[in-house]
Amino acid sequence: MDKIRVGMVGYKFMGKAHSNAYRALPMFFPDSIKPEMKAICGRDPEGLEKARVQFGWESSETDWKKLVARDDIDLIDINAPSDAHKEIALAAAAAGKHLFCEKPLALTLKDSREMLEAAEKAGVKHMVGFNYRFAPAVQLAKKLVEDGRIGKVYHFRSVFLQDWIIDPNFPLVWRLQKEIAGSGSHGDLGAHLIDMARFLVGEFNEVMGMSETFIKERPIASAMTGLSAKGSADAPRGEVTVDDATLFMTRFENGALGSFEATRFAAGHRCTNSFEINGSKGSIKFDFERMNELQVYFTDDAEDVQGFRRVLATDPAHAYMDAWWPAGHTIGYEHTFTHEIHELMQAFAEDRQPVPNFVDGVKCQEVLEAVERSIEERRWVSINELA
Ligand code: SOE
Repeated sequence: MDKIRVGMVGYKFMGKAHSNAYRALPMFFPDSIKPEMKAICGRDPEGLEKARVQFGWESSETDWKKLVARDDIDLIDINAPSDAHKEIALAAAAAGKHLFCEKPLALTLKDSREMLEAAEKAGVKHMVGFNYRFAPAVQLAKKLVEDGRIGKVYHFRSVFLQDWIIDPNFPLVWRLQKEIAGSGSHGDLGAHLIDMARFLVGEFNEVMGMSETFIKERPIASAMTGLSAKGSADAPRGEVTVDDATLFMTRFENGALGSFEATRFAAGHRCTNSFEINGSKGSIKFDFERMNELQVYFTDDAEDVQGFRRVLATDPAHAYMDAWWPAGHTIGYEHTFTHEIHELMQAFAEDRQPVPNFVDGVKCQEVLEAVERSIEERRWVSINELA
């Protein structure tokens, strides 16, 4: 197998990120299976055609059902708003297509389980888009934890802070509507933190959370508007049905303690996706806004040089970096997607499931839902309760 023919649903923010990754992969990873950009799909013909030409897709479809039915497509990439994920994934799996779906996998745990079941029944490959795992500095953090360099993990402390809806006149975009997005900061940002924690520390045992919707009504907007939408103070208002901020604590199965804060109300923070891990032999700190760096501290450093050191994760010794530029030449957000697609193509080459896949999507959804139950019932919720 030397190529995978891709059909992609969605052409906005994630559509652009995925398209860029499909294009970059053969240039920087020439030994990888080549994703062929067969068809892009969206509802608005004009916007779609513009994206098709700009992103470099061969053809387009305005109906995803037609896309899924095409016999010149092997993989369906779903980056439409979250409420569309399940229906498209089930139809695509039934048509024998492999699946790549953005996070959060579905609106509910039940839906995500159905998606996993459908993919398994169809015997297709399935991947979920937790792209931050693929930053080389995060891969280094994983290696340090796995190699025991920071010893037994005691703490995982994480925040995902943004501020794009802090203006009360920012419109009611789809990400602020429960029936389309599933949840607010929790599913959009908290999902990344949960995945990162599972990747680096392990499975969750129990959770306890709190959340708030600070601005309860906003100017009504077109459902498709994105992060840079503009609202007007005199437009009619509609109800915000998701959380603006969600915080929770966890106890991991291995005994470590975790804290999580996802908010779109942290003024000055555009995309602070950050974590710290403290172990018996050291600590690790990462902040996506400085994504090429990992701060590490080892207790066995000589006494006179103890302290956090900054490792620039851009050497050939770091995951994926030998494919890019000479040591020290940094990379960015878009590269996380290229690495993600690389993993997906490797899974085809090695005939295995890619990681993270729908199992990880479901596990993340379990935690999201356990936190929601905890908030509703004002108590600790064990992940087992959702089994
Ligand atoms: C918007 O909050 C957003 O683009 C998320 O949807 C992404 O998943 C995250 O990576 C960055 O912020």
